[in-house]
This record gives sequence, C-alpha cells and structure tokens, in this order.
Amino acid sequence: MVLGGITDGLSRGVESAMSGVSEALFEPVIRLGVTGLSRAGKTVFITSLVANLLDRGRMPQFGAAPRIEAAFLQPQPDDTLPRFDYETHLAALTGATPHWPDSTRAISELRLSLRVQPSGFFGGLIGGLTGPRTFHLDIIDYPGEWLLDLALLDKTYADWSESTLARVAQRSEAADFMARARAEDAGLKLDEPCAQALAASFTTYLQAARAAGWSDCTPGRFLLPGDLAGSPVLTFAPLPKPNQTPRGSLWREMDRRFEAYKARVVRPFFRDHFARIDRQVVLMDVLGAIHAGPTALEDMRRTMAEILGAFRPGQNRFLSTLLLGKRVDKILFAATKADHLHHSQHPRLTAITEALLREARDRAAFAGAETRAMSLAALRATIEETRDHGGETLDLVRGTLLGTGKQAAMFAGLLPEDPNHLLGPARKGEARWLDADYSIMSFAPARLTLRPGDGPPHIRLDRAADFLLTDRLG
Ligand SMILES: Nc1nc2c(ncn2[C@@H]2O[C@H](COP(=O)(O)OP(=O)(O)OP(=O)(O)O)[C@@H](O)[C@H]2O)c(=O)[nH]1
Ligand SMILES: [Mg+2]
Repeated sequence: MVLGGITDGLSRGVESAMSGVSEALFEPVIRLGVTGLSRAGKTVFITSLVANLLDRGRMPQFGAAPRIEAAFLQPQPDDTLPRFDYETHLAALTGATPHWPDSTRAISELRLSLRVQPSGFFGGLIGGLTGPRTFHLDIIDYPGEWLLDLALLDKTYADWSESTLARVAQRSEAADFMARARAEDAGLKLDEPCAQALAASFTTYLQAARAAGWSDCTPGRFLLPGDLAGSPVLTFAPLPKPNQTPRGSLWREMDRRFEAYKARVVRPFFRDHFARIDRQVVLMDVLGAIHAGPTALEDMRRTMAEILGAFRPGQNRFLSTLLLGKRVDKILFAATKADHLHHSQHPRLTAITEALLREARDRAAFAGAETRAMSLAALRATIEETRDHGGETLDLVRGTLLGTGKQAAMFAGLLPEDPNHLLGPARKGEARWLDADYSIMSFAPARLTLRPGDGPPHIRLDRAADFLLTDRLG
C-alpha cells in the first residue's frame, strides 16, 4: 500500500515534470483572464470570442488570423475547475430562439488550441523547417468582485467593520442590516443563530445592493457561495466594535471567521488562479452605469480603481511575494454592449472609459503592463439606422426588444465629447444628469444565419483579439 503510494507519486511527478517541459518548449500556453463586475458581459464575451476564433470570417483586424491553420477545443489543464460551458452558452446565443446566457458568477476555464504558422521572414524560415506550432489559449472567467477581496487581506476585522459600516450606513438597501448590527452587543457570548441571522441579513443587503447597481459588493463569495454556503467562513458580518471583546464573544468569533475567509477563500484564489494569468481583459458595462445615473457611475469608478489594485502587485505584500516579479503584461479595458450606440459615438464611450480609469492607471501605470481601452460588443444585437427628425438626422440603433419581441429603434442619448461632463457630476454626487437623458433598451440577441466560416456578429472583437494575442502567436 505504502510503497505503491510512493511509486505512484514518483512516476506521476516525473510525468507531470515531463509534460511541463514539453509544454514550455513546444506548446506555449497563454492564460487569458476575463473579468468584470457582475453582468459586465463576461460570458457573452468569452463565448463569442471563442466562436470567432474557431470561425474567423469576421476577424479581419486580428493580425494573426491568416496564419492560423486550425483552432479546436481541448480538455482544459485544471481538473478541479468547472469548465466554461461554451456549447450551452453558444446554443443560447445562436439557437432558433436566441436568448442571453444565464448568469454564471463563478470561476470557469476553457482551453482553445490554435495551430499557427510562424510569422515573418525568420518565422517563415523556421516554419519551413519545423512547421506550424500549437499554442494553447486557456481562458479563465472569474468574477471581478473576487479581486475586491484582495483589499481584505490588508485589513483587520475591526478596520473592515468600521469602513464597511460607514460606507453602507446611508444606503436604503442596508437599513435592515444596519438596525440589527447597531442593536448587537458583540462583546456578549457568541450565539450561533444570532451570528447566522447577522450574516444572512448582511448577505441580503449585498444582494439588494448589487441589484440596485452598487459595485462594491464584498466579500465576493457572499454573493456566490457555491459549496461554501452555510459554512463558518461565510457566516460573519461587520459589527460596531464593543468596548470589551472577551474570549468566546461574538466579536472574537466574527474576527476569527473573517481571518478564515481571507486564508481559506481569498488567498487560494489569488495563489491558484490569479497569479498564473498572463493577459487580462477587464469588461465594464459603462453604458449601463451612465444609464443608472451619476452615483452608479461614481461607484463604478471607485470600484474599478479598487479592482485594479490587484494589477499593481507592489501595493500588496502577499501578492508581490506570490508573483515573484511575474506580472500580467497586457490589460484590455473594454466597455461592453457598445451595440446600444451608433458607431459615431463609440470614440466618446472609449474616452469615458479611459477617463474612468485614469486615476487608477496614473497611480502606478500597472507596473509596466501595456493597457488599452476599447468599446466593443461581443454579440451585436442591433443594426444602425439614420432617421430624419425635424430636419436633423438622428443616428439610431434598431433591435428586437427583450420583453415583447417587438422591433424598436433607440437613441441612447448623445454622450459628451468631454468625459468630465459626466465624471464631474458623478464625483460631486449629483442625483441625476442635468442636461441629458441616457436611455437604454434591453435588446434580445438577433436571430442569426451564419455563413460557413463566420462567427457571430460583433463589434471590435477582432481588435481585442489582436491586442491580446497576436504578438504571442509568433
Ligand atoms: N446588446 C448587448 N448586450 C450584451 C452584450 N454582452 C452582454 N450583454 C447583456 O449583458 C448581460 C450580461 O452578460 P453576461 O455575459 O452574462 O455577463 P457576465 O459578466 O457573465 O454576468 P455574470 O455571469 O452574472 O457575472 C446579457 O444577459 C445581455 O443582456 C452585447 O455584446 N450586446
Ligand atoms: Mg457570466
């Protein structure tokens, strides 16, 4: 038994070392992280990206496309991660009655392998000798909220409680939780049902806050507990600090669980997944936030700044030790769902996205990572239309409405040329936009008849792929 166990372990060690060597030498792996806050468009992005990498007819701006001889899906390398359910999501988007895929909110992975002819003169020369190379593109979909948890690592339970309570106190969604938290004397002996009720109330607040459009909904795993549901690592909540915190008190136990959440949930995610990412896409529903109003836009700005902290490892001791100098070398910031806007307004949407991120970018320039902002639609659900409106031309988009199935044309409002016309009022905490009205209709995915060789219709997915992949597919 014991011997068998040892030899088994040994031979497996050799095997995995060998496969590591052969992968590193002959079959390079690019690990592409795709993240964003909930509903940012991650699932649709990955599904359409993969479909358009498999069938590259609509990828004219993807520089490496002509050199790709074959693209195919393969079993992923990580046996314990859920597989990104590409086939189901694609069937939802491109079936006879197209609909948007279900919300996912957990981590998943997909491996797409590409057989690529080497590039350039020398590449051609080498290619003549060695032929095409296989690259593995491992795409990892994970919730942006999980990155917010990085900030928890530097906080004690007392710090976290204080800042969280201060931030949520004024929000109507938190009224019930705040009343409970204030009424609690955390210096008293722990009573488990009471701890559970507090955690449940805090979770209800987080869910309501997310539904109301707030972005700062942490701890991330409270919203998607998976198999941790009901376990002590998720049974804590922020509380006002009592004067005395004796052993066995509610406060001490909450403190211990907060630390367990950091050690057992947050750190493993960064160690096992985040630290292995080479390239990153950060998706943002900027239009949705503009539509929701100045507070939502300001909240998105603040939350993105916090999320992006994870890409400045110098700021965080745990992360710098973990990464040992390795870093994500390209980050794409993409404003999604740009098919709600006529293309003439896309540069403005991109400028707003850039301005939203400016502060976070300036602060550290992401430790040398190359960054780019872009407006895109992973799945184009509209067509453009120009109408005459009282002597003026109006640039609209037309699509099928989600609720009724009826056709409708929409003018989402004119985005300002100067992003500060939006970001200024947002920062000042204005209740609504004064001189403009930004409306958004929810469109259903259009029914498609795809020509052989074409992926689903999109806006600028080819440019996104070009920025993220072409230089690595050499
Ligand atoms: N018009 C349009 N809508 C989009 C596009 N991409 C996403 N959406 C809309 O945004 C919603 C959310 O997209 P998902 O891809 O599911 O977002 P997600 O980030 O995976 O969301 P979670 O899994 O809930 O975190 C979809 O249900 C669509 O309504 C797009 O390219 N065009
Ligand atoms: Mg998703």
